[in-house]
Amino acid sequence: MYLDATQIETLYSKIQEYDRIIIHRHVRPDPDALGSQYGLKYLIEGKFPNKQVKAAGTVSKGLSWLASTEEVTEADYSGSLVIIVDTANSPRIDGKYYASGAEMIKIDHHPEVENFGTLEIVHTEASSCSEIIAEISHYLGGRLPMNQAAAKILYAGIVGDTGRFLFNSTTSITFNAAARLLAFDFNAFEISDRFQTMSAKEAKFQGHTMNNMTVTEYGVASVMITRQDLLDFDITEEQTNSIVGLPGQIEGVVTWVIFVEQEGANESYRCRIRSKGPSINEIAANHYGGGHPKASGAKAYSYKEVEAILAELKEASIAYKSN
Ligand SMILES: [Mn+2]
Repeated sequence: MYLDATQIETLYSKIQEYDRIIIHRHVRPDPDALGSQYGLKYLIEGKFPNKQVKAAGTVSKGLSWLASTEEVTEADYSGSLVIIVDTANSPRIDGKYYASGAEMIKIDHHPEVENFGTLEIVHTEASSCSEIIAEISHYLGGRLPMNQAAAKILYAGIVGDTGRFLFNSTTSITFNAAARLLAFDFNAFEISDRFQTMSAKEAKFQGHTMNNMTVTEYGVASVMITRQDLLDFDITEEQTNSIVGLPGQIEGVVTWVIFVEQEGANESYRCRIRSKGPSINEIAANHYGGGHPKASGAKAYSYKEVEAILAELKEASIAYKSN
């Protein structure tokens, strides 16, 4: 167990102390962000039915099978405990009033980028923030017992952040946590199946991505997705999620980046950077981004910057391959 008992006792006493708790997570939520956010909410609600527990931020349509957006007003924050999950830095927090609470706690598995909160429960060895929440419930036992609603969404979060238990971050702790969650009554197959099911247009878009990908001899793969591509394939930017892992399946590729041209501004690109070898989060940090050592996001504000990111990935890949 990576949890620090003293920290978890502090967390528990804070949960006990506050009548209203507002849980935040990062913008553009993924299943783990929602899993850890709503999982913690359902756990607290299960044990403390008289407390008001709210989930802040907007839930996108694509994830409406997991959760729906709740109304949280500025007034809710007065005298509230704010818990921020799965988010390393404050610009990435979804919901604007997160700083208006009485106290703030951070629970995360991303490498530390920014310190916030009087208590920071950060474990980078955890596969997912949902895994940490499941571990917290397991540690606290009857004081914050697992329940069906929490188990289902936490399981979805773990499945999401581990790529259905395939990623390197999957450990025996992950499987133990998942096994305990599976003891509850929900359809795990249905959750896993969602992560591999795609629409016919997404399948065609995957084909387009593979066709237009550049793979260098240094093991750097890249592809540029233009606004026109999104229009042609009738794909939302969020649906580009389904292609992010593709380059990593190609033999010899160690780092890769998907550039997604942004609407409006000239030469503005979202950069989704991944790696099977060297850490790439510092490269992302050089370009208005950050994240995990092997999965980060960044921005490029010119084509020159696109080329700079590719050059940095080339350097990292060469260094990695020569080791
Ligand atoms: Mn996560």
